[in-house]
Amino acid sequence: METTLVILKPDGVQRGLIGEMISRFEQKGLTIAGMKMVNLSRELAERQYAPHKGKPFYPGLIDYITSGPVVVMAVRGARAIEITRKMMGKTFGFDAEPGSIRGDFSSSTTYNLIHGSDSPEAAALELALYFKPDELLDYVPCQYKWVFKPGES
Ligand code: 3AN
Repeated sequence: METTLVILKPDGVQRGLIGEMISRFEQKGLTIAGMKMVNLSRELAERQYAPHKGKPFYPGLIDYITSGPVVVMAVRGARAIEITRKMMGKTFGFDAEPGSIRGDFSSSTTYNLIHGSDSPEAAALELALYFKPDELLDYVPCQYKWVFKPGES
């Protein structure tokens, strides 16, 4: 079982896509283990995107992610990191596959709607930026046993 950090970025919130994005994770059978709506401080945004510091797009990325409210979610399930990354689609909306979140709703290089941790190490670091341990809720939705065969998860 994995838990990953997902951020619904300011463009997703402003465009009224919060429900759509949450629905996709629910319909896929993943569990929302924690969720909150926040304005990211520049300091927190810089910690989130520390691996990209120094890249040409970094200042614009910090401006974008701090430009309005975001929804941060802890998404849980077997292979949650891999599944979430596939559901997001490729980084740039114009390049993302139809059927993915970015492929269906973004056409931009910058406004790409969603972030998801790309490794177990990144997920652990990023979850700790937004959630205290007791804010990640340990429950098993009743549908779960029909989403994963016992032993798969
Ligand atoms: P992903 O979010 O698909 O994992 P990363 O980790 O390569 O993509 O990049 C992190 C974020 O930085 C992306 N979500 C995107 O918003 C931004 N980004 C990456 N490359 C560029 C670029 N060339 N121009 C503008 N923004 C970029």
